[in-house]
Amino acid sequence: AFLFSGGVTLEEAPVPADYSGQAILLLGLKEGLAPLARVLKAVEVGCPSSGVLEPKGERSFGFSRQNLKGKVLHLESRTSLRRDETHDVLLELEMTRESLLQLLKSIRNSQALTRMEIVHEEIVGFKEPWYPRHVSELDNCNHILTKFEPDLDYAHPGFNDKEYRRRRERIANIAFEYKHGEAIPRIQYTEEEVRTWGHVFRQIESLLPSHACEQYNRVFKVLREECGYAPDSIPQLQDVSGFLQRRSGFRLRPAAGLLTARDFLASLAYRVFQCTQYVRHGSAPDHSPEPDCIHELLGHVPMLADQEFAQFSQEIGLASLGATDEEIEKFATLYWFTVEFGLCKENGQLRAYGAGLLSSYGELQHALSGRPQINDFEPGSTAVQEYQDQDFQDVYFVADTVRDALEKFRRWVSAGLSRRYEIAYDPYTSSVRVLDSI
Ligand code: NLE
Ligand code: FE
Repeated sequence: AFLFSGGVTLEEAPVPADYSGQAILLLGLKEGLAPLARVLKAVEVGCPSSGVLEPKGERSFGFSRQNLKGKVLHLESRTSLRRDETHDVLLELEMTRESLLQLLKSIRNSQALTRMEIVHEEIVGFKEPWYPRHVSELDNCNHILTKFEPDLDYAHPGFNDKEYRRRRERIANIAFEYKHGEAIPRIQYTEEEVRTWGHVFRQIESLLPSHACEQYNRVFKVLREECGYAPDSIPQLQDVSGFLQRRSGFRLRPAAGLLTARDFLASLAYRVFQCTQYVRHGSAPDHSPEPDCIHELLGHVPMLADQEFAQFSQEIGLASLGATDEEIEKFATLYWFTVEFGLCKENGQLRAYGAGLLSSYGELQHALSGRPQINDFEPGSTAVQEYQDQDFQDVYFVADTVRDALEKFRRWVSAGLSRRYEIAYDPYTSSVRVLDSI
């Protein structure tokens, strides 16, 4: 990283000869975030999974997914206090000197900026990561990833659908305004949304006896009988949250979209599941790369009602509190291949317990078709398996049972966590206590 402290005008911001490959830029934008997104795209800078935008700010930010000439390590924005600017942006980049020069030039030429500062790493230095100590502090854990946004992602099926984008925006705002303890506002779903839900519901239901694990099937029946699960209406998160709380102590809170792994995992520590409330675009019902309420309701909810699965989910969350970025990445990968795409065995046959499978008619069949590679679940190797989140997975991991996954996870965590203290969850107060190691 390199230093140029103090405000510089756009023309003068230099890149020193001994540039180390990483830079932190502080930018003042005058027309929202979109022009910066366009510049990053034009210079072929990828933003894999760490772009973070402040929830109250403008969220429309898109990136090319391929990580071509560099990548955004971190991105944060907030509303600017200066009259001539809309946003302050902190951008942490990893790229060659040459690409950085090209990027700076494009930023200058875009005229979307009023000022640019380049800061030294130490100014934004590493502190022990903050994490919530009480369930109400999850109100601070709503950082959205800049991914799959219908506003700027050309490949999103809702990109050309203005009405859909407006709908998404309105529903997202419910989540941004939500505070712990409030009832989750009810949504009056449109006929088209209910049609999409009904389509997925019927398809998935037809596969359940042969594809879903026993715990899922057991709860699904109860949801149908007691919680309004039916093809002709979308269950409300508030009602489902009440159901879950009675079954396993899990509760739901609305989320505006894909959250950062750190925030998402932290909520699991408190048996809180962050749920999107919008419905996928009606043109692509059988597989959606992004979560939507169909995925939450059909994929996640039945499993979260299971005691053992709830315990497993919570323990991933507890392990993530205060973890380093590298550890968070591993926990997120582990979560991906278990909670989202996990398989287990029943009477010698493969069954799905992962939510990403149980909400996708296309992928549920694919996973058990015998075509993809199936590996044994071992936390050490599973946590470092590479994956993409655009399309069906090429590889899945199979655990003997959920119980077995939990036990293996426990052993792996207690052997390898860098955290120097224990964290204990107190269910009476919904808070965590830090137990100093001796
Ligand atoms: N692919 C899933 C679905 O279509 O419901 C969503 C996965 C979200 C991680
Ligand atoms: Fe999910």
